[in-house]
This record gives sequence, C-alpha cells and structure tokens, in this order.
Amino acid sequence: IDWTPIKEFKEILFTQHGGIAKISINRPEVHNAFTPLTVQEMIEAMHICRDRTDIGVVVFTGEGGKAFCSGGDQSVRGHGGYVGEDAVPRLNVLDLQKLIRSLPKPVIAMVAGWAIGGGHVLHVVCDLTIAADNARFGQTGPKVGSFDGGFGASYLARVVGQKKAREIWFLCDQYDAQEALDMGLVNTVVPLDKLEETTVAWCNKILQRSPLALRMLKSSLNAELDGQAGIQELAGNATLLYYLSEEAKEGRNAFIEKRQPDFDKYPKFP
Ligand code: 1HA
Repeated sequence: IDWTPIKEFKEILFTQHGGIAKISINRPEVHNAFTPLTVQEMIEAMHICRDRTDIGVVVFTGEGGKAFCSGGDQSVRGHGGYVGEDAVPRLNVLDLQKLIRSLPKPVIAMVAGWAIGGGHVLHVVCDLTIAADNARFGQTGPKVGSFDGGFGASYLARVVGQKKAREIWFLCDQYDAQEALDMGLVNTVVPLDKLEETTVAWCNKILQRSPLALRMLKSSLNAELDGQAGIQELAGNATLLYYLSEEAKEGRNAFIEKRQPDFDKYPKFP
C-alpha cells in the first residue's frame, strides 16, 4: 500500500492513500510516547483531515510495529504537565481526544504492540480499533502518578462496563489482544502482517458508505454521552442538512432579495 505524504512533521508521519488519511506517531524508540509537540502536530493533522473534503476516514497509528503509543513521554513530564521547547507544561492530548471524538469522519485506531496509559486512551476515543495479535492494552496512571478521568474513564466504562473499567484502572494490568476482543475493547484482531491490509479494507468499505449518514451516526452515537457538546455536534449536522434544503434557501433568498419569505410551498410533514 503506498502512502503519499500530505505534510512533513517532526514527530509524526501524515500520509494519504485515496480517501484514507494516516496519522502515525513516529517515535518508535520510546514506544511512540508523545511530547507536547507530537500532540500539537497530531492536532494540526486532524484539522487538515477535517477540512479536506477528499478525506473520508482517518487511520490513527504508531510506527514500528512494536507500539501504538505508550502515553505521555515521562522524560518531559514536568511540574503540571508535559513540557516542550517553550518550557510551558501542557496536557494538550486532551484537546486531541476531543478532536478525534468530534471529527465528522470515522477515526480508526490501528494498534500493533503497546497501547498503554495516555496511548491507551487515544485508541479508546477512536471510533473503531483494529488490533494486531501482538497488541497489549492497559492503563498505568496509578502506577506512574497520573490518571485520565475524562474520556479515559467515562467512555472506557461505556465501552467495557463499569466493573472492567475499574479493574483496568485500579490494577494497572495489561491485556492481550484476545482479552481486549473478549471485553469489547477492540473490533477485531488480525495477524500483525495483515494489520494494515485489513485496516485499509475496512476503510475502503466505509468509504463506499454515505458520508452524511456516517457523519450523522457518529454524532448521534456521541450525543447521548457528550451532554451539551454532543447535542451541539448533532444539531450542527441537522443545520448542515437543513441548509441543503430549498426551504432553508428560501429564507436566505428572501433576506438577500429584501422580501418576505414564502414558506407556504414547503410541506408540514406529519
Ligand atoms: O495519564 C496521562 C494523562 C492524564 C490526563 C491528561 C493528560 C495525560 C497525558 C498523558 C498521560 C499518560 O500517558 S500517563 C502514562 C504514561 N505512560 C506509561 O506509564 C507507560 C510507560 N511505559 C511502560 O510502562 C513500558 O515502556 C511498556 C509497558 C509500554 C513497554 O515495556 P517494555 O517492552 O519493557 O519496553 P521499555 O524498555 O520499557 O521501553 C522501551 C524504551 O521506551 C525505554 O527507553 P530506553 O530505556 O530504551 O532508553 C523506555 O524508557 C521508553 N519509554 C516507553 N514508554 C515511555 C518511554 N519513555 C518515556 N515515556 C514513556 N511513556
């Protein structure tokens, strides 16, 4: 599968294959732990994925086959967050999580090897997870002096249930791909050498589906759980659809033409 570069970054690779964009953390020497810069680059890539109308699905992954992501880079963890070149401590991965959650296109985590700590949370917030048979999952917060009580706790519990979510966080155990599949944490498990091919096949199937239907479904599935922000997303999509209608255009046209709108011809559906 050839991936064409979209944009050069320092700590991630950002490439494209047809309607599929791939964002890949490129720090295999630390199991793809992220720094504030890695996260900032991923945020920029996500924004590009959102804006580009030729991109229909995003694959989120890590380079090297040994790790998806091992969470925040503990060597740059300072006083109050992870510290980059500007010396400011940040927890900017939380912003990335929100972008993945609200991107109006499916995001698929393609997981080989470790998905641990803040790296585990990143796969949890993706819409789907395709795991290689060497994948290993787990949270480490209470072991290393951290926790993610946001999507990393509440959405995890929605995915695997309250008892299992508490076990994952309280014990900090690791789970193999089969265990992850059994608890509904991933969608499928495939041999490592079939990981990318399977992921691309899933993406291509998704790309054959109606983009507006997918968009509505993602925001609908989010809405129940995401409170006002979830309703805003779903309602924004309703506005998008309404703007496509003749009825809405009559309102705009009347304003532009400085006349009263005539909505009479539009049906009052039962
Ligand atoms: O909780 C949060 C947040 C919460 C709220 C808001 C924002 C948050 C942002 C981030 C996080 C977190 O991510 S906290 C959790 C941070 N991550 C971890 O605790 C996992 C640390 N890593 C490990 O436990 C292990 O590396 C491993 C189980 C994934 C793999 O073990 P293994 O196969 O024995 O490899 P290991 O030798 O440990 O790692 C290979 C190299 O990668 C090592 O470097 P080397 O000794 O060769 O120089 C190792 O230090 C490095 N490395 C691995 N993970 C990290 C790391 N270096 C820095 N940070 C890491 N996370």
